[in-house]
Amino acid sequence: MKWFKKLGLTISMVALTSGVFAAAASAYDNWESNDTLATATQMPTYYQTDPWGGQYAVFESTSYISTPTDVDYYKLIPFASSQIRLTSALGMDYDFEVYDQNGTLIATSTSTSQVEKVTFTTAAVRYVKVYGKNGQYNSDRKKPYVLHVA
Ligand SMILES: [Ca+2]
Ligand SMILES: [Ca+2]
Repeated sequence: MKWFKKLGLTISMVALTSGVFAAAASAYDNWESNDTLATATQMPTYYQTDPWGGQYAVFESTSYISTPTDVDYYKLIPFASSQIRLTSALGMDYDFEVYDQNGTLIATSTSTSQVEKVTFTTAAVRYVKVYGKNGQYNSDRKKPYVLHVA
C-alpha cells in the first residue's frame, strides 16, 4: 500500500499548485479557466483508508459557478461503478453533464434537487461539466458547490 500513499501525495501536490495559480487569476473562483474540454481541470484526488487498512481514491472539488455563463470542466478516470455527486451551492440549482474522451455526451443530471447523482459504469477518461441551471450562479466564496466521486 506504500506506493498508493506516494501516488496520492504527488497528485494532491500538483492539484494544490495549479489551484494557487488559478486563484490568483480570478478572485475566489479556483481552477479557472476551465470552460472547455481542452482546458478541463484535472479532478483533485485524495486517498482514504478503508476499515481494513486498504486505501482508495476519492475525487473531490469544491469550487464555484461564479458568473451566469461560467461552466467548469473536470477530467478524471473514475473507477467502474463509482458514483458522481454534485452538491449545489446553497439555494442554487446546478446541473452536470458527463462526456467521454471524444467529447460525446454520455450522461446528464438535471434534477431540481440540491444533490445530483450519476453512476459511472466503466473506468475510462471522463469529462464532467458543471453549470448553473438557467444561468444560476453564486460567486460568494462561502457558497461553493462540491463535486464528489467515490
Ligand atoms: Ca468556475
Ligand atoms: Ca469555469
